[in-house]
Amino acid sequence: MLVRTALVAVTVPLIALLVGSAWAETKEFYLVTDEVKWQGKAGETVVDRGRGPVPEIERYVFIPAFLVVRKGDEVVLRVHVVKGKEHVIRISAFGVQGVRIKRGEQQAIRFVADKAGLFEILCMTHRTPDHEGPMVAYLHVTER
Ligand SMILES: [Cu+2]
Repeated sequence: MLVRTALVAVTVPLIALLVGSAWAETKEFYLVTDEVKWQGKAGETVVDRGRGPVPEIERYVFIPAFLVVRKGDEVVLRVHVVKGKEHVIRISAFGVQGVRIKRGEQQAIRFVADKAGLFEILCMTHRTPDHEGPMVAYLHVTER
């Protein structure tokens, strides 16, 4: 009986591990950077986040800006900088601490989405309205 219990104790987690890894996939996304701009007519203003009334607003954005993967997936973000001199990308939740990409370049950012939740993909160059930000995309990692 003890041997049988020990066998089950070893085998069940091993099968779960194998099945779990078999479900994991590589999810690849092609992102570009873009710039959104609004400029008012003479005397026209609009209220900006934290800046008050301004005659124009510029924002850097990721396209697409909302990504969905499953927990355990390997994620590959192929980021192509089309607009903006350079961007420095951080995804704190998955240890991506500052990938610098200059205009015209494409880089691949790879990591394993090993926890579920909603996470930010941030550009550290464009963090606030004063710096044409926040430039942010969202990664939704679902449970399996
Ligand atoms: Cu940026």
